[in-house]
Amino acid sequence: MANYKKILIVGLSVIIIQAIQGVAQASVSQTVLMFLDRDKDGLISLKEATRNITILEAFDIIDMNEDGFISLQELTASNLVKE
Ligand SMILES: [Ca+2]
Ligand SMILES: [Ca+2]
Repeated sequence: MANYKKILIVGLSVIIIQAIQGVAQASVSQTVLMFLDRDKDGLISLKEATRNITILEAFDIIDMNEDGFISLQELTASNLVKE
């Protein structure tokens, strides 16, 4: 019974750490988006992306639905933004 509790606590710790890392990753993407999103529509247009060469060069790859804008979801999914 004691061992079972230990495993449960270790398992929970891993989940919490993963959750924190997930939030950190999302917030970095959010910061980049906020920095580049000049007209505050929540999306990075090609024009707005010209302020960041990394985003600009990978624009077509990041823009997965090819609507000409990068959303927070696309930015996070691209894994281009590192901590
Ligand atoms: Ca924008
Ligand atoms: Ca898009």
